[in-house]
Amino acid sequence: ESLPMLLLEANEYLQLFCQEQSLPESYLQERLAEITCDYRKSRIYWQTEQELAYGAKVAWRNSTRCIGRIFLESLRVRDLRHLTTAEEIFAALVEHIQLATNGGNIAPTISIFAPDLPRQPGIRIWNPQLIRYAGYLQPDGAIVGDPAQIELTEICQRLGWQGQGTQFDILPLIIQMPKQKPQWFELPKAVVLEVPIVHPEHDWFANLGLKWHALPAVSDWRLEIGGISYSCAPFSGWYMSAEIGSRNFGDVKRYNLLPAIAQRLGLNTQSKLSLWQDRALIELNHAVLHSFTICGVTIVDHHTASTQFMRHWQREAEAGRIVPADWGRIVPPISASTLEVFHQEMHDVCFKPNFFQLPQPWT
Ligand code: NRG
Repeated sequence: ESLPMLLLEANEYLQLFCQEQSLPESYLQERLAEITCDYRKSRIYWQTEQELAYGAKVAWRNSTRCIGRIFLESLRVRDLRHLTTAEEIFAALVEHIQLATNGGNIAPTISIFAPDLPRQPGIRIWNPQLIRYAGYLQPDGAIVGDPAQIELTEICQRLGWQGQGTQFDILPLIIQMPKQKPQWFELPKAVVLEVPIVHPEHDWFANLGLKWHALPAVSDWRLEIGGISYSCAPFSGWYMSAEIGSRNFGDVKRYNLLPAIAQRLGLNTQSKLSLWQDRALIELNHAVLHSFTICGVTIVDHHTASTQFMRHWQREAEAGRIVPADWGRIVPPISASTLEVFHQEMHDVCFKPNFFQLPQPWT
């Protein structure tokens, strides 16, 4: 007789959990009996705090895009499954930002809210990250702020939010409880640590008026452990400099700052042969690393991140595991061939527990 999918997934995870945590066979059998019983009554089961916390770490271990996985033992798991209202969840998210930011000494953290019930949508945070800058498309076609957030910004405005209209307005959080309307909440300014971007040699850099937030906190991925889905399980670590310096500031479809910087560096932007884009990128990345460091905010450069990833690869091999990895996402977007990860062949396979991308909640 074939087992329902959820019980198959539960079995598989419980086996991994018991094996890796050196729990006795009797524990496994007891839990499987309990889970089967719960399943018969409610088509779902409730995980223990240990199963949840370990599952979150293994989901990180299996995250094929993440170069920082060597730190997974340090993950702080917040079990917030008991919270039932958008207001309570908002308060817990504010606390997540504070605890994870930790005054600049960033602590990898995940907050896990109530699991999705069978045949029901789960709790959703509409923002892709807890901290994001608004993007405004102006009537003349010009864009102020982060072009990647134009659509979400318009949604916030339709819900009644009004931004200041600067390049760096922090978006409110939109939280949607199952089968309810989304609600928006303004983040208290004081909890969002930001770093003004300056350059160690070029004084004019500060005049660009750039800054970025200290905490990358991804809030639009679903955590799946043992067949249970957590649609609301935002997680945060620290930035690798190229995420900000290369992508957020450098991408043509983001802040698109390379022309302005190249010009101030006195480079010939008319000729591709001057490598003005490459040279501007390097100075921008240098500025990001310098600025975070002088502000005492944790950040990692791509060289160190690559070395750490290869050490993790080694350790996993010693434990008899492969490191599932998406080469195109692991290899940083600058100076790739100087990094060991560039020369490493990788296998992009999906193990569970894991994080899975969720569909846009408003479409
Ligand atoms: N590139 C995005 C952030 C993605 C996640 N990055 C992390 N995650 N470092 C950006 O905002 O630039 N993390 O959990 O530390």
